[in-house]
Amino acid sequence: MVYCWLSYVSISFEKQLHTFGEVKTQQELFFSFLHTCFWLWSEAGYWKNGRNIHFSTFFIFRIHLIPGFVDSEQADWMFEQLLQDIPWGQRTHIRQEVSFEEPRLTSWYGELPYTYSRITMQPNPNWHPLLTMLKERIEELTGYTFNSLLCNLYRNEKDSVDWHSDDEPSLGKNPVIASLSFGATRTFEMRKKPSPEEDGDYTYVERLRIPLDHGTLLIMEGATQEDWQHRVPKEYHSRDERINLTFRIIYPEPDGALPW
Ligand SMILES: O=C(O)CCC(=O)C(=O)O
Ligand SMILES: [Mn+2]
Repeated sequence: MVYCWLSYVSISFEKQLHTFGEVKTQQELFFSFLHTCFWLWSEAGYWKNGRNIHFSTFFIFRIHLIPGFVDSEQADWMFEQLLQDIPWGQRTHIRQEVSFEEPRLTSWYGELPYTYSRITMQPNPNWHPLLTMLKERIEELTGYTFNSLLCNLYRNEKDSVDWHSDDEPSLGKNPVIASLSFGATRTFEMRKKPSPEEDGDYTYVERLRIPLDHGTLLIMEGATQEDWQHRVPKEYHSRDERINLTFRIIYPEPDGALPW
């Protein structure tokens, strides 16, 4: 984790050194120095509070990692209950006229439908009492009120979710997503979207790899979805089942109008 952050900072620091390289006059040097101080202050957004880890780029990109949000004894029975009680379903995507099954099972809770990758999950207001309890515990911690939940079941190492951002219009601007994991540990990877000059090339972008284990809560907020993509890749070695609950705030979209 610290390594990811250090590499993130060192890549950004190199960018700052380029700024110094272009400086010509003393005045420019002074402003460049101020700019670098400001940058260092804003980038120094990694802090550890007990077991919890926070990354932040000055109100731009913010993620919080809370390992042990659910202690392992409770997480054990919750995992078994969710595995059994959630109505898991297999959804099919169509890309370039070819249909393929999502490499995981999913389920949706909320008063409103949710559309992503051209799949619409129908409203399902029948929250399981355990999901309501978890939602309330997360709301107490974060101060946000979530109205929907996308559940993912990764059956084994072959299940995955590909690179994406949770940036559908129905999630509003700067969506807050609280992601709670149970079962096998899987790696949550993040990559920064390239700048326009990089022309869609992800080769040199900043990256983070975060292991999400049993009972860990990850909160994404700010411009995380606008500036970064994430995925849970397939694994080469065998993995047991994993459940991931992503609590979201969905807004209605009357006549296709944006909710903000
Ligand atoms: O399983 C995870 O940790 C991530 C799931 C995810 O990105 C999503 O449902 O949008
Ligand atoms: Mn996602």
